[in-house]
Amino acid sequence: MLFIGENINIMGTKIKQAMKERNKQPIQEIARISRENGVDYLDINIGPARKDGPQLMEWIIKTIREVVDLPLSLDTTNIEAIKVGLEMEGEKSLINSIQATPERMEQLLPLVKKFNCKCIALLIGKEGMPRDATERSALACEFSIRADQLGIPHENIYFDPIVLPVRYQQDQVVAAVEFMKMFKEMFPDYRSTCGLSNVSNGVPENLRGLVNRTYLLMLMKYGLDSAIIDAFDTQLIQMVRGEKEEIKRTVWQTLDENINVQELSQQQMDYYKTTCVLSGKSIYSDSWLKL
Ligand code: THG
Repeated sequence: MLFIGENINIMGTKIKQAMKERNKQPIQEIARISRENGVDYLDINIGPARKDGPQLMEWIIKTIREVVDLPLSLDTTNIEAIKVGLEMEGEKSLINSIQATPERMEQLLPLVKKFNCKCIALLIGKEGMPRDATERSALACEFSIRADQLGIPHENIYFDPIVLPVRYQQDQVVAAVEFMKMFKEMFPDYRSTCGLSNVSNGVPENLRGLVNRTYLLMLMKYGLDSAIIDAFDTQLIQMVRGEKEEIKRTVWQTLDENINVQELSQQQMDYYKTTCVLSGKSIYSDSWLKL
């Protein structure tokens, strides 16, 4: 499992401020901690960056390169900013992301070819969000056909089924899992990833980690290759790297409907209930653990 740390992100107030003032320290600190905690890539999310995208991208990459040598995931819709990142970082970069619309594919896939880098294919089409797993598959087909025409190696493409918040769109959370179940068979030599923390947006703060970890274990059962994660969630990283095998077993057995709840510890019970919510067997409510 390849981890992409999400924490250098313009949505966080401290980081937004640091980007605006060109203050290196908070960004370098996050970069260092993310590496220590074991992520493989750093996601550099500068948002749409309409005004000064290229300058901001150049400054952030230089800032990070003073302290850390992890490869970077260039997370912006500003194509000029992406180009700056590609010129500086070359083939080790990951473009995050390319929407499956004709316009975005036309603009960005040639760059993937030219720089021989990786990219995330975001399964949003010209009609907007896919409604279910089938629409996700159709978009993935369109994307792969276009990428094949340019001769882009399959293993350089990470499909992102789009993870939405369980609190507001529980059926979409189920649909992303349904897509993952089909994915390995339909697209065997391509890769997959997702923005994991989206799933717990709006969930009570103290339960976000539990929701994120449960959802990751569920998607892993169906072959998820990588995830954009909170690099400060060391429990999550350790769990995937082989600790707490009994939790993974609980989640997977729940999905297989082959579980004996009488034998579960309190912690396993929490993961069991959360798996039921994230797989659509129970309806979400903020107090799902108490039911
Ligand atoms: N797919 C792809 N790229 C993505 C996403 C995706 N990039 C952005 C996002 N989604 C993934 N990154 C984040 C980063 C932060 C949070 C969620 C997803 C988050 N942050 C906390 C919050 O908003 O409450 C804390 C913010 C802070 O203060 O630092 O939830 O889906 N390809």
